[in-house]
Amino acid sequence: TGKSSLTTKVLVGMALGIAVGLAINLMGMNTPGSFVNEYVVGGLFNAIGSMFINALKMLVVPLVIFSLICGVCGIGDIRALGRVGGKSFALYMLTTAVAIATAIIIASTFGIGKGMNQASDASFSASEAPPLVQVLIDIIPSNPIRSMANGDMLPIIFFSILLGISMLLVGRKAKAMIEAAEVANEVMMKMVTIVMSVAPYAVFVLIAKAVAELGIDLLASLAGYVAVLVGALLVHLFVTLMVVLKVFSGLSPTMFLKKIRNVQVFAFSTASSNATIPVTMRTVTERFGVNNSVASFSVPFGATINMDGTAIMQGVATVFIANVYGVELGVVGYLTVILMSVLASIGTAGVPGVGLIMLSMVFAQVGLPIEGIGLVLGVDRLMDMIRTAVNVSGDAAVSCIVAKSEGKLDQRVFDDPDAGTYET
Ligand code: DAS
Repeated sequence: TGKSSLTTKVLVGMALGIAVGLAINLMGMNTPGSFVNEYVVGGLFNAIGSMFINALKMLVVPLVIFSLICGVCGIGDIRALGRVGGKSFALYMLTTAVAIATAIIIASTFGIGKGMNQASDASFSASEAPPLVQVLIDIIPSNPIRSMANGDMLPIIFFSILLGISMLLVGRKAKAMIEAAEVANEVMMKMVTIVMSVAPYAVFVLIAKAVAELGIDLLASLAGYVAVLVGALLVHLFVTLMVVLKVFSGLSPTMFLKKIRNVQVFAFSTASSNATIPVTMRTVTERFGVNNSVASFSVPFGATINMDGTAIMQGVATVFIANVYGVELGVVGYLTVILMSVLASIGTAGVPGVGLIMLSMVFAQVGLPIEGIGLVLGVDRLMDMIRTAVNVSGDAAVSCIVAKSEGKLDQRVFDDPDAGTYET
């Protein structure tokens, strides 16, 4: 097998998934109660896809804990740790704010939703997102085991960093524990490799299922919203993020885009930044040459607080719904939307569909009708897949920038198109 064969196979899996899904969809075979619906899409595809997502999620918590402990012990200096944290946070917030501003500008320019009929039988009931103070309080886990059991990233990150720092401070006596963490980290990486070996098949079923279930007629009726949203996402990915990468780090955007594809496909198939953490982490360290001392922190942190794609959805959806309902938001309204989206992204995890919860927070704040969200609900799964791919690209780009600025990026690895593969 060739060097990048796994990536190629995953891409082939994706292409076949789209083709098979489309065929099922267009031939109308996925009707409720039909054989295909019961046993293929809802049966086989669903089972295999869910098993794979479970396997990825299974890796996330131990992987993050061990690699963070190693990361902290690897940096060895608490001030450097603070710098990595500060820079990552600032860049994550900056890119998210720029993302949503771009989205609002593009959506307003096209005036999407103007003159559209607001009559919709879809309904949407908002679920609560936690207030910011609670988010801050919850960063410190009262019970770290419970946080691990729930997969709550921020408290897990907090606990692991503190554990790593304590191990450093204890010094010589903790040597065995540090070494054990290093071995455990390597073992977890091997587990990632094993799980990844079935990735091409899993990606195939996940995508075939998503495409087979896609409401193509809905897509057509929301063409304006979808086109502007996808356009804004592409602008952010190919222009904004790449300019930020080039300006802040001098790294090659072409190389970045080429090697990030694998991560994007995973984010696209799972619609979850969190489930993609194992893939993002390995790509960032092994293919981009980011030292684990940076990546172990910036990747899980980004998966939780950095959601550029989601923010873009908020911006486009806000303009769209405001136009449909004929509400004038004005400059203050839009600035509120930007602020709310950025803050909301901190407190919400990177799991499927969380963007809609954030959207309801934003709408409540600026006084847009929450039930308006029902209008975009039908296409949200597909949009979720695309925006999650943008979210993880942002996580990886910021990780590279921070690593580069800290002298923790191996330029040779970054420049080598074949560096790092998932081959066992
Ligand atoms: N799917 C998300 C993510 O994991 C967030 C969202 O719903 O937009 O990044």
